[in-house]
Amino acid sequence: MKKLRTQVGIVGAGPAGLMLSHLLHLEGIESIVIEAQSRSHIEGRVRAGVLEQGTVDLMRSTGLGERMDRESLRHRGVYLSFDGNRHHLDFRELTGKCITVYAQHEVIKDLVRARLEADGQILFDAKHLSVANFESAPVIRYQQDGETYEVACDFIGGCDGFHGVCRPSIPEGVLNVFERTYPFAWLGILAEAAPSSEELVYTYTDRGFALFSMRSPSVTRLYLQCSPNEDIRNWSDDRIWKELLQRLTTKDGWAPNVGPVLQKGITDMRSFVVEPMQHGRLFLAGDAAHIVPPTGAKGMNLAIADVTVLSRAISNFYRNGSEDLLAAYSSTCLRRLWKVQRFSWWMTAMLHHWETQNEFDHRRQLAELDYVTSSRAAMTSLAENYVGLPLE
Ligand code: RFL
Ligand code: PHB
Repeated sequence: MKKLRTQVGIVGAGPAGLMLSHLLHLEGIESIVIEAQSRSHIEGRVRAGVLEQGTVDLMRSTGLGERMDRESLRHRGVYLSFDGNRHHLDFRELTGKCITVYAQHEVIKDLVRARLEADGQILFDAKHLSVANFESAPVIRYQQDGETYEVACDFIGGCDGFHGVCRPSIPEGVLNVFERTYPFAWLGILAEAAPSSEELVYTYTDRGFALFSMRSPSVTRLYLQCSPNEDIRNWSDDRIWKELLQRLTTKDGWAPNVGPVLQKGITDMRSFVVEPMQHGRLFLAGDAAHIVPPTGAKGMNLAIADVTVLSRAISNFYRNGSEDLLAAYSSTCLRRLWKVQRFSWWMTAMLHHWETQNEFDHRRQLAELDYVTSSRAAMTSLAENYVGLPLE
């Protein structure tokens, strides 16, 4: 077995793991990131697209802003659409902050490049990974090219997503799980079509939710609510476009531009939290610790928020020998996280068609949408959550 040593061993090269490694490097702390997939796989994985102002500010202040500033789309708000009418919420005017559309895999590319240019270590294609001894002297073991490796470290960053191995390695009885699943999923497509709206459109209809988003001046991203056990093979491109046009077209004739479908897939919706987010010297961050339904566009931003808190705590440990911030890591993250969970659940509940709903629920949802697009107080509440709550 080959032995390696680092200060912080990080499992997973998603936004959480890579940003943690980047932030630690800026504090002079060494880390190794160990990833199951290849570099091309993680750099091509289509996922999130909306960055909160705080995520954008962090990218800029840590030297990752250049390409983002050149290629991203700045949005001052979003539209909520119901009863065939679009209503604009101007986040800039309501909160002074904006959101930025920049694909998650572009953030990943920027982070991978920054780490490799600084001689950071990202080990790709690592198989059969396990973590151990995190109550005393943590180690990460994995195999690469038929060879077994063991990385000894002071701390483990469990950044391996919802299906990773870090969370399940924590002994039974330590974690409390809070969970809710939803009786619907999202069918998402990327289409080669110029976005026909300059900002996102969240749409409630009695046929179900639909979302108009984008990736670039020539690529549109669209989602429609479907059943959770839907088989993507039953959805031809024609059927998808027909359903999207039916849900998204407004009375004034606005509709998405139609174009070739570049990619399609179905995503489950869930809310999930474990408490605490740490055990011994293993710290969970991002999707490894929590999942939000995508309706609030929060998943990647939460991952970045967690590792901002974690990197400060680890850096405080090495600088001052203090474990105070490490001990507070979980409670610091969870306080903000639960508010983000609430917001994501609320947006989801307000905008989706529930199987069990009756005419009362339909009218109540319309009233809520009417309220949220006409009361300045309600709009401001949505806006301040959407652009991102402050980090403590
Ligand atoms: P990730 O990105 O899942 O990264 C985890 C990494 O760990 C690796 N891994 C392992 N490596 C080694 N050994 C093992 N045993 C391993 N097991 C797993 C994986 O290969 C992977 O590289 O987690 P992270 O870093 O916590 O980041 C979370 C975000 O990716 C996620 O929350 C967002 O994508 C969620 N999300 C959105 N978030 C937003 O902030 N804004 C959005 O607009 C938004 N839209 C979305 C979304 C997620 C979606 N899907 C597909 C789930 C839209 C969709 C459709
Ligand atoms: C996306 O562009 O992929 C996107 C935007 C907003 C969401 C979810 C996904 O709420």
